[in-house]
Amino acid sequence: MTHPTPQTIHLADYKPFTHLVEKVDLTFTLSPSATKVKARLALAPNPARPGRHALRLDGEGLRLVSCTIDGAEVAPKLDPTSLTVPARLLPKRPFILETVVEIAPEANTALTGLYMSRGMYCTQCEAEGFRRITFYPDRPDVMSRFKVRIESKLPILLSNGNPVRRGKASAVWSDPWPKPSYLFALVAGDLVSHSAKYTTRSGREVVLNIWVRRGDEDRCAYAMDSLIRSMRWDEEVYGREYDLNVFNIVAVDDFNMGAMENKGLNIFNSRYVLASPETATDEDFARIEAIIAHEYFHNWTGNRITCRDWFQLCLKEGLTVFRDQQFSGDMRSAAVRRIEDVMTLRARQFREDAGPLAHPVRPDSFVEINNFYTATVYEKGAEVIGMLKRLVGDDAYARALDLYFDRHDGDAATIEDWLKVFEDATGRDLSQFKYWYTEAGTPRLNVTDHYADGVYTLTFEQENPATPGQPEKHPKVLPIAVGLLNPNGDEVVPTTVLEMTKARQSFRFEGLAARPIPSILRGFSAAVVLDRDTPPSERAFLLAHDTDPFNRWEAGRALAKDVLRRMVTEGAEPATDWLDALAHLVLDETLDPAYRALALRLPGEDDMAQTLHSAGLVPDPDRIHAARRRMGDALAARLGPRLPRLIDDLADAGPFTPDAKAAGRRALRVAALGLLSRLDGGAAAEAAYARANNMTEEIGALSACLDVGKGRAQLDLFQARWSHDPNVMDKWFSLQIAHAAPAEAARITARLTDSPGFDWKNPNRFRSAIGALSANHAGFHHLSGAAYRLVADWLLRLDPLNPQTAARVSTAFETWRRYDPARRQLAKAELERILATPKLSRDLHEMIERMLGVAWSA
Ligand code: B3K
Ligand code: ZN
Repeated sequence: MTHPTPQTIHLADYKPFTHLVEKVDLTFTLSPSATKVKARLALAPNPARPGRHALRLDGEGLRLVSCTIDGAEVAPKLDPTSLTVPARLLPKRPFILETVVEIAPEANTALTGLYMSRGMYCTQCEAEGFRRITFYPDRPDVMSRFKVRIESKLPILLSNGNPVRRGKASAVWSDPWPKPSYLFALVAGDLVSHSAKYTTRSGREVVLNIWVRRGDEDRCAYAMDSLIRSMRWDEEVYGREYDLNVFNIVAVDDFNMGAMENKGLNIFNSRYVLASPETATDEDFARIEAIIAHEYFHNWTGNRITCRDWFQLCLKEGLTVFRDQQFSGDMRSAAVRRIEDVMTLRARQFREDAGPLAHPVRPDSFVEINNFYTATVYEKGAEVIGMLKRLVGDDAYARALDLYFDRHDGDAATIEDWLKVFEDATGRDLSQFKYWYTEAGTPRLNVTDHYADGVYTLTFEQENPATPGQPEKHPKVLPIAVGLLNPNGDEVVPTTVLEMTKARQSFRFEGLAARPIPSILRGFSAAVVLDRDTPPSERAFLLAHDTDPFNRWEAGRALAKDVLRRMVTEGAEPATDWLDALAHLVLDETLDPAYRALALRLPGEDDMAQTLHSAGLVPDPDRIHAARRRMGDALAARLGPRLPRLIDDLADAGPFTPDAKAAGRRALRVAALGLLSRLDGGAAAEAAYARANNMTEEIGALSACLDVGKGRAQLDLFQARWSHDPNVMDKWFSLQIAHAAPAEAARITARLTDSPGFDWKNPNRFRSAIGALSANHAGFHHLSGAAYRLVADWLLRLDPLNPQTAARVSTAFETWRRYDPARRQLAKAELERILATPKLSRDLHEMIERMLGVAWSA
């Protein structure tokens, strides 16, 4: 696990593998402490690598039992990460290499490779976990057909592809589709299924199974419904059908991330499968729908067309996120989804892009690839595709995608291949657009305007800030969607996409009778930070009149940020015009409740810290926290007498349904309850908690209580009711920490992480406490340094067992340079303490070095 001299891998060094793997036969004899893996690889020299080459296979933590070539024993060279057979021992023609290795799944705490979770065997191979199962060229461009035999007495034995044979204590699976090793999966356990049937557009009958532990089968209906809707949607919108006779999903409690798209056998963190109204919030339902869709959509964008190398990760991830966002937009309100996606992008990706971990959507070097499953690769990767679609138009996008599937089905492709299909389908030159993939950093777009004699001119200037290792940048191609309104609120120029390609560029609109009010960057048409000195009156006008729902929300958001900023920096009072405008919108019954609930969400504290920092100010977390609370209090006071009625009117009329409409009403209701509790000391929230009959209201009411220093009794009730359910108890942990006062957050976290229920080896539970503490902005950055220390202690404790999760959670520290010298010093000392610890994993080591700004000797 530890790597004293980590190697930097460079995109420029790519070479095809020396051999082709024509067929793979695997036999697993499962045992917790000594699983035997027999691998029979049909190999042939790769014509793309002429000459004679040794055969070097990846392998980590494997005990080699035997190795033969065409049946004859050979003695390969072994080191901690590979097995090499020298060229002189290899036939010049196709040959069979057979290895037998032994591994211990029960001792695998890293949750990559083959491991055990509560008595069940499961695998996680992306990115480089297959090498912990057997010796293999563990890289995505080596694709092969896999046949798998599993020997075990456990009742359910699953692998990729179609089932071939089931014996008394064995099962055989065969996957007809060539795939890279990262898509391999195996599951064995005492599981039960929630099943359904699906007929594809061309008439293929598919059995759908969601496999869970006994007792959980009544919580799979929503995931199954989401899967069926995803399958239909991909046929209708992208013309893509499923291609096996069976599609299996397995829910597992110990999992490093959300889910994994293994061919025909998706493995999910149980938290993104299991849902009932009593246990899952509306947000959980929405996330389950999105992740089920995401993993399913990978079957084409990721599996049928995979990545040539891990630098191309965004090829599958950016595109698949883009597709799942489109799907969610079609299933729910497209405007609400877009606003939520942009909020996530800003909170996670803009933050990453502005700090020491900034990297291009397609990085050109890495030490540990698992550290690059980032918001930049995923969320910015999706935005780049959205920009491309906006530039070429919907029809050309559809043509380009058809060409992509036709041309590259079965390939391990690159970003160059992806852009080439757009060039070929549209005749455009995308060489400048490509900088979106190769250069890091969020462009800043400055706008000025001018009106004279019926001509309105918008002048844009883009600035592309330096990021680590990339001091100089090129201007980006920006699709800027603009609409113009006249002073009555009528749209005089409907949405038009301006294509900006230069550092500075002007666009003219003629024949306008009066100076228009511009609505710029509609639908958030480009992933930039918009800088425009906009008078509050103009923002209020757009908040009331913009016909673009995203920009209408954005106007309110910008107003709120201006107000909060003045409260923080000047000690100002919350502006009454903002309060009036927001109150008006929130009480407007002609608007979608989900949209009104979004408008009520105040700007986040981390977001405000980032905004102040990029304006050259030093953010003070305590002041931001206090100002934001005052902002909420003022809003509560402004809406005061209207709140109880709003809450009553929004009560569920009939039985619970998880659809977007009902969820939107609950979201607004819960937001209103949060405000009301600031006026009545939590009385209404306590009553609402007692009455709540679904998890959304339960959590909403409990949060409202905690925010005003109440809720102790409710926390105890919650714990008594849900102690048997780990996914629900994760909420209990994170809620207390998320709502803790800044000076209390570290102490409360320490108490909870010391309690017997804190199963810290489980990634969900670890994140529910340590992740929640780092997300409590004022608590994490408290001047005592207690939270920095606690998080660092926990990272050091987790790292030897599970480097991937430790490295992921360490991004809590990525913003440390924003703050005052005292906080910077405290955070830096913790990062240096971590770095000085012997035997750090390659994962955590790379992250800490990058955050400290120490470069690897590349
Ligand atoms: N492809 C996986 C992520 C694998 C992460 C490996 N550290 C899930 C997804 O993006 O769909
Ligand atoms: Zn994905």
